Amino acid sequence: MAQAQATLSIDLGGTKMLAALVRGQAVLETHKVATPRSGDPAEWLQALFDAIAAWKGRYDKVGVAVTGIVDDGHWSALNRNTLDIPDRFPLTDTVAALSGVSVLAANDAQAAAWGEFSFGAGRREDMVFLTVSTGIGGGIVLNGRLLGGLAGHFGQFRLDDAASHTLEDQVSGHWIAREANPHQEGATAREVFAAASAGQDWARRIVETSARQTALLCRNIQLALDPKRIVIGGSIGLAPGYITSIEAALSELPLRLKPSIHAAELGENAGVVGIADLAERQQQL
Ligand code: BMX
Repeated sequence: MAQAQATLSIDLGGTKMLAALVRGQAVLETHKVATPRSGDPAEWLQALFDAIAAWKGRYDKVGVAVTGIVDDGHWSALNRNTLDIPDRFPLTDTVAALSGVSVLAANDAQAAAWGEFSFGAGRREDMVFLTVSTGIGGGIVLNGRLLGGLAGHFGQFRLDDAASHTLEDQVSGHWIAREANPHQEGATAREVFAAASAGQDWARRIVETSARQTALLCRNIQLALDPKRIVIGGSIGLAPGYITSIEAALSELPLRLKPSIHAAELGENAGVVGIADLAERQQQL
């Protein structure tokens, strides 16, 4: 008997684009490139499909998970610092034309939340997923249902300052790199974590400030939704010491108020696995 077709999954984030062939939770092939900083999504997607041309014929549907919001197949940024894309880019139509098969599109963190809920640290319990990376994304799964639309966009919470900054602009990878600049010019978030591990005080302070803010967010999420689990992912969220710092910041809380924090288990595949499963179920968000 011929093998079942796989799903082509594309996870297009602020930092990287990951394409994968996925069957169930198994990731059969991957292709990863840095997200371009120039051009537009039509060009990025064309280049990506050129690079994976050899996969043609092995998939019969596509799932696309993107940083930003997807409404009726149109993709827009909420925070252009995370990724600057034109308003209402026709994502579903563009990918359908490139692939020749049906397409389901959703937000990247919501897709990853579904992946972790179904196959990872969510254990199919009520959960909130938080990815701390270029921005802060989130997804909410309650009573077995993934909430779509704006739900979970915790990184977009506004702060009460003159510029009405977003929470993610004070916590995520961009912020960490910016804070590090006076201490180590041009340092990336990854280098800040390395400096913190090596005992540099300035770096430790930056990581702890970010983790404390994320801890406060988790605490507020617990009060809003009372999930069984909060699963933390993303390159910052999973960097050495970050979850430990979140837990330290929550340690004094009374038990009933304390979130149950877990590291994401699917790593960078959470989005591609999640969107493949959603595409399989034809689950419109
Ligand atoms: C931002 C927002 C979210 C996204 C999150 C994480 C944009 C372009 N993105 O909050 O939709 O889920 O960043 O994105 O407005 P990542 O690229 O850091 O994974």
